[in-house]
Amino acid sequence: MTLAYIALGSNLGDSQWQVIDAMRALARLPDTRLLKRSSLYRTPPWGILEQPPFVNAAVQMDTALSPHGLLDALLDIEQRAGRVRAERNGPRMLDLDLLHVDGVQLDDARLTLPHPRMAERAFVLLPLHDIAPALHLPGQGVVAELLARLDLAGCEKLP
Ligand code: A4P
Ligand code: MG
Repeated sequence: MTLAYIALGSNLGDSQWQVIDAMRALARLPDTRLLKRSSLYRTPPWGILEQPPFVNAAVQMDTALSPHGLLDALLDIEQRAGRVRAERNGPRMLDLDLLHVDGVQLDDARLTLPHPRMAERAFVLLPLHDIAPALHLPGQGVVAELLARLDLAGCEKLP
């Protein structure tokens, strides 16, 4: 079994429900246990600014799935949530990104690990910090240190 970290995001539909329902779907994956879940955060849109705020969260899982097997499972959960692939960084019902898999560094046509665009994103690091502050992301740094460099303006923890 291997530890894997996943980011969840939504800014269309009932985003809190989408994120919580996706956590349930992750917990039901075969050969997988959901170990930790972060709080939910409301975060200002990053990238394309003219879109609704996001709800973001992160989870830690223990899994026997391969990184590519896990990616397929994430894409399947996104699809079932009605995700329509449109513009990059644009609005979505549900976005699941594989952030890091313990001991794995890879970069192929389908998958880059650790996820390359984490270090500048408060909406990823803030929830990840809830569940893994001391996690070292190869090539990027330690979660708590990366988060300390970011502007958290507009990010709020949801009750
Ligand atoms: N892919 C490669 N590596 C990975 C990985 N580690 N995890 C490939 C997941 N996928 C990976 O993904 C495109 C392809 O990337 C996948 O098919 C997979 O083979 P996608 O989800 O369709 O692309 P995307 O998400 O539209 O693009 P991008 O640039 O990854 O967007 P992000 O990074 O997901 O950003 N603002 C706030 N506040 N909160 C957000 O959650 N999200 C986005 C989207 C923009 N602004 C946001 C938020
Ligand atoms: Mg994605």
